Amino acid sequence: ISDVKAVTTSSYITTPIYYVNDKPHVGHAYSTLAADVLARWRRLQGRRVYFLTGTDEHGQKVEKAAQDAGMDPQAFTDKVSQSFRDLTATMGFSNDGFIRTTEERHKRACQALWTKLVENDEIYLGAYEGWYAVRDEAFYGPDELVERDGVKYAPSGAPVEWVKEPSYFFRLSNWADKLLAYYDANPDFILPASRRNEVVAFVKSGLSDLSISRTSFTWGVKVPGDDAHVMYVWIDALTNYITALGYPDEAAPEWQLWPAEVHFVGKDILRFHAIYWPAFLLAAGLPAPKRVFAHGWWTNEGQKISKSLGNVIDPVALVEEFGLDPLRYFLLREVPFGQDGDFSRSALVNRLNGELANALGNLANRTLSLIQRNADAVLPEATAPTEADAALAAQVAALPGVVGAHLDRQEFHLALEAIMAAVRDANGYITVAAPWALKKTDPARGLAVLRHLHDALRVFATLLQPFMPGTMAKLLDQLGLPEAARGLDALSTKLPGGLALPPPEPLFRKIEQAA
Ligand code: MET
Repeated sequence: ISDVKAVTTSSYITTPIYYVNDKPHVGHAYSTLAADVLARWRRLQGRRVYFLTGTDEHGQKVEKAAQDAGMDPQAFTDKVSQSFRDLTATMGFSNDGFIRTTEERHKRACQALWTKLVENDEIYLGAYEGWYAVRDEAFYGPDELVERDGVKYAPSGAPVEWVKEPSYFFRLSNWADKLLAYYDANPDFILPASRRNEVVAFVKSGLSDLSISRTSFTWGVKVPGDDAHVMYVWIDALTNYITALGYPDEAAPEWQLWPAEVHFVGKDILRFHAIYWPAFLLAAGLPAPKRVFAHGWWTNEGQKISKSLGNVIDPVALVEEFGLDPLRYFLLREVPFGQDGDFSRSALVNRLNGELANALGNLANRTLSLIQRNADAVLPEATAPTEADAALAAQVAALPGVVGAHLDRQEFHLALEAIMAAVRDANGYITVAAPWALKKTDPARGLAVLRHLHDALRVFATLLQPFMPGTMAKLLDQLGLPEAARGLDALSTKLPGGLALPPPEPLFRKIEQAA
């Protein structure tokens, strides 16, 4: 426990801002969940945290979705953006801010950044001629495309169209060497490492200047001094991360939180975050973020998820069926964070029944019921671990440090695995120590065993709070922990013996496994 100190630094943690062309699905919930868990962990460490999510509302893709819905783009984005706000409540997200790119403060920030880039001679007027995929809101070189039945597609499968129009350009070609130096100096800037290698290879192959304005539609932020142009939606979107901290007002109190600790992104938008974004920032004389973490995608029962297959996963329905905390647990437990994973009902039910209800739930219930029956419903006094208790005690004492090290690298699955390994060992300990049989034969030893189990449960519940906040609050209530003693640094203070404990209630509801 000694290696988890109260940390006084601050953390700025972000999710992508989501396009409002469609309602939220499990992929959105997954990105934001990861950010939420890290934000909650940092707060538990005592850090000052700002956790941001929001919606990306400009560009051709959103404009087209509004047209298809027969709505004015602002009314349309108001409506869809609200469904993303609602998701944060459904999923129990603890975001400190929610940003929309149609807000005035954001337009101001975009124009300020643009003006700075112009001042620094990083922008020039030219003409773009090339391929564009509206679905990806991305430009592609001819060598990146594949052709099927005479139609050209981006590597993502999005159809491309030929665009020819006047455009402002950002001098991205000047930044390849400086980006490579930044990656070199910050080896964990892009995680996981496999993704980093892809980005490095791409940058090494040479960067061309980037078209950053459009003239063929108007749903965007106007380019300062040239009303015929709106900004390319990605320079607009990326700027959200600094808008929310008050940019361009560098005296704003939130500005101190820049640079971000982590931008969580899906692997499909890594290029924008790991290449364009640091280049824009460095070109404007601002620090680049400390990390971009690219996570993978879910399949549904082994199948690629797509609207046309009709197998899009609705997080609201999952929360209703399985409960919020089991879902949150499953999403981060099942798949190594950074890799693709399969969403399967039976896997979720197995995790819920096996690890949550059986392993953790029963351990808590057995221990706390025995305290009610055999210890007069009060917490037994702490005693020094005997040889029989030493292994579990040492493992539990090391756990906060182990979990913290994993979360520093966004290894959510490894953090959970470490906690669950200790839960399994605590179950082995209770079986061997058999405190239920000790009341008659050795009552003092019986109480000591229950106290060791209580100490272990307290650590498990404290560490699991970011993953399952509601259920762990209940467990901590049952363990008699006052609100003020639920942070990481409180773990070094022992609870006094004699504390009255309430009778336990089940934490998890098992689900019938479909045949
Ligand atoms: N709107 C983009 C998406 O949903 C993310 C933008 S993050 C600055 O893919």
